[in-house]
Amino acid sequence: MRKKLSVLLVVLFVLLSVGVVSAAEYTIKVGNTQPMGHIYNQGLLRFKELVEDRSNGEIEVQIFPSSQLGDERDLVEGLQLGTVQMALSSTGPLGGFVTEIMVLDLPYLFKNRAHAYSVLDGEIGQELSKGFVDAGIRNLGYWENGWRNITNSVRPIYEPEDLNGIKIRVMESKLMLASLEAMGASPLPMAFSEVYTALEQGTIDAQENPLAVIYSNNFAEVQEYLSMTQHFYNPALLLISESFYSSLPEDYKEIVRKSASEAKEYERYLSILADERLLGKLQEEGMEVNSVDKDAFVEATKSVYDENAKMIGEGDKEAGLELMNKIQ
Ligand code: EAX
Repeated sequence: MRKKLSVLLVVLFVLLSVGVVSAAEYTIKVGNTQPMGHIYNQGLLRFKELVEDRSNGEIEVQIFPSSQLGDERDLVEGLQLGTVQMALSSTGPLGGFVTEIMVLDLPYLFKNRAHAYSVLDGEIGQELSKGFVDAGIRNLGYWENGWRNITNSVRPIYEPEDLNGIKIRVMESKLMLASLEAMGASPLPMAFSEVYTALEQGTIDAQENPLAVIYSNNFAEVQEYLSMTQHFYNPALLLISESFYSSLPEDYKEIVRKSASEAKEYERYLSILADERLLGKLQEEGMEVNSVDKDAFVEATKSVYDENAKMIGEGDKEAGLELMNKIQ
């Protein structure tokens, strides 16, 4: 009898230590598409630390990087089904769930980071977040993916004309697709986990992403030119499944919200650092970096605003235009 008991205890100990069963009362699986070294996961590690500390281990946070739980669209569907508790996703695929959020995918929408933060952390950001609850999701805050720049393996891009004939992967966002089309490129929507291979095999010539993504996914191995278009400021939303969130007691909800907000500040700081430090690193890795004629890109993509106002206003073009104006 004693022997059986000790065997059971050993088995339980092993299961606990490999995380098959958890001592915690609540387990949060949080997924994203980026590798562990990327700013998303550095920010999520801070979130994990804060939540586990403040809940005395009663809430456990498990981080799943590199699309291990699926790409962003799969993750958001997982939140709705309740199979995934949290996800960090850029706005790209979110317009498929909440139409209005697509307004954040407009090219050259924000003047600078301070402008973006004041809109996202203010009234407009809150209004946009409300739309998610009906979709079974809650937005815990706007983290940062960053300013997106074009890389390709054909030629340096100085002005929109240089994009003619270039096959570029875009996120699954109607507005992003329309924007790259307006620039003169041939855009192709694709999930993130397929991008490296598609570049390597030459199915596509180009992709666009912030420096932190380009660097931590080793895109310099398969891309020669980096052109600093900064055409989208791309926020990332820290999302939680609404059914999971509402199952938490009030004090745990508060811990999750507060920790998310503090980790956001840290992640944004890491994103600023990344932009400062990674350009040189990417050059060291052999990328040829160039600046672009930004005015020409702004001009080329102006039509995207008017053409998509009706969609963003959910059938009401004036409402769509008003929202765009308010942000700008
Ligand atoms: O949210 O798919 C992308 O290009 C994104 O930048 C990435 O998934 C980060």
